[in-house]
Amino acid sequence: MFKNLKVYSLNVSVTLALAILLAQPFYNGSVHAQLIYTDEVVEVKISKGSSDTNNTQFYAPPEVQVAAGNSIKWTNNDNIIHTVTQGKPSGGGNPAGFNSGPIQVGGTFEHFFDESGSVDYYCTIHPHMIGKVIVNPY
Ligand SMILES: [Cu+2]
Repeated sequence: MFKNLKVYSLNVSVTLALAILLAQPFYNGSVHAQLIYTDEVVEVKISKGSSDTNNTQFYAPPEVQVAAGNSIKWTNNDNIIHTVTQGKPSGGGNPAGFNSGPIQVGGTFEHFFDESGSVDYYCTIHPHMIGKVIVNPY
């Protein structure tokens, strides 16, 4: 009887050890993901009348700070379409960067920022509309 018990407990130990070994990478992965992905979404509004160069506000606020691992959501509060396009108007945009394409009236565009740094963006339809995102290390 003792002999059977010993074999049984050895099997349980081996099974547990294997389970811990196998689970380890997944465990590390989920901890990593928790550190990076948070729920914060910073809001930027596209002001009414933004197509007019004499408007007092375009992207509001024009500069925002976020910690890496957070998103920004732009909402088009104007009555015509706009874009949120990474880069500077003079540089013709950053083809590797984000680009909302046309954001419809009342529509939104969300972008996730995973690297720290300073990110310029503008509206390709109205290049006088410029904005900046400062992404701080998390
Ligand atoms: Cu625009």
